[in-house]
Amino acid sequence: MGNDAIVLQEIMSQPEVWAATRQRLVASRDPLQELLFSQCWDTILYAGSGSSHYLAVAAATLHQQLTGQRSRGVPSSEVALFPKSVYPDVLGAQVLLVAISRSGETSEALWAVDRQRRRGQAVLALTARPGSPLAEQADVAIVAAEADERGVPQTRAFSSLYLAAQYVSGLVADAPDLLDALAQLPAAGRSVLERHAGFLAQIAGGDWARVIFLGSGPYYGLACEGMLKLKEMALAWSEAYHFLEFRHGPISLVDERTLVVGLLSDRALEAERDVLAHVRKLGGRTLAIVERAEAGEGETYSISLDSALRRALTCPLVLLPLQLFAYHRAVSRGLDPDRPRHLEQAVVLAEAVGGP
Ligand code: F1P
Repeated sequence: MGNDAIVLQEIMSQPEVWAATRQRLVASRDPLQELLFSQCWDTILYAGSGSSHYLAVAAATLHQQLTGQRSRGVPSSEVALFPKSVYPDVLGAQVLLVAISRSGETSEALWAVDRQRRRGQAVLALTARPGSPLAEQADVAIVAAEADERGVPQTRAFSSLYLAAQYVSGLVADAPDLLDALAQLPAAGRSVLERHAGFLAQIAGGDWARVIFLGSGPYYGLACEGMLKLKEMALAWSEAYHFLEFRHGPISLVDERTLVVGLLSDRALEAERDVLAHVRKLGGRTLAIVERAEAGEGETYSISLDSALRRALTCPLVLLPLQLFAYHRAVSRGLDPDRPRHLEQAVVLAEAVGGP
């Protein structure tokens, strides 16, 4: 445990791993581009399970935002078991499945690929594991091998596969400036880790009864991932909502032992800050993740990214404080974040359980 925890090492290694992942993406540019422009896609369907599901949600939102192309992020199990609720009911609709799985062996991910194959349509895999079934079965696989993990909770695999999704969206959007700017993420990540790791350890040790994560646009999927990290590592009850949804019921939960973590956007900054002000007025505490320190003034706590990158690029940076918070929360509760209860690295089910 402590400084030797595998998950902490993996969290701290992210800047270097992002640099290596970016090199791999640049090297895969031609086959990727060929697949992405091989059809006039009706829908880009991002799918995964657990962390990879939340990554799919964030990536699909970013994809649609950057490209205008219809995109959805869904659990792999829904693709496999409820295809009618996922695929468009339009004759000849071309759907590209972007199947995401760190291990590349999660049952539902492979079931989703199987479902897609039965439609005779293409699969792009985002995985961290070379030689995995998912990598082998896809038409094109981005294998971020340096991002693979020994830890059970996903940290650097999530952020690195998100970087891969950013690259995919940047290619479709034909945005060379965005693709080039991905090279700045490692330095920006190092700066976030150096400046905020100690402070996050302090906040995470607070007397919190509940921690709630709020985010909109691509930050919603990240808010969900912050919630999942806290459950897995710290066995702590947590929730996630789209920012303004919080007023519509969940606000009843707020008391002085409630911490609301707000992933603030630029686009809706004032509306989102207003939600956090409401929380403080009711006696709750707020932790704002902001680009510039000024945007966090008035919050109980704030963490600034200071990346000077456009918002579409900052998602991997936003994950860093969420992961560190969960890690330190686990340590402060005397738990071993490397051994989440009841959880393995991948969920591999017997075929009889319900595959398509
Ligand atoms: C998906 C996943 C992880 C979770 C746990 C079980 O894995 O749900 O998100 O932390 O390890 O598996 P994968 O499909 O991305 O390998």
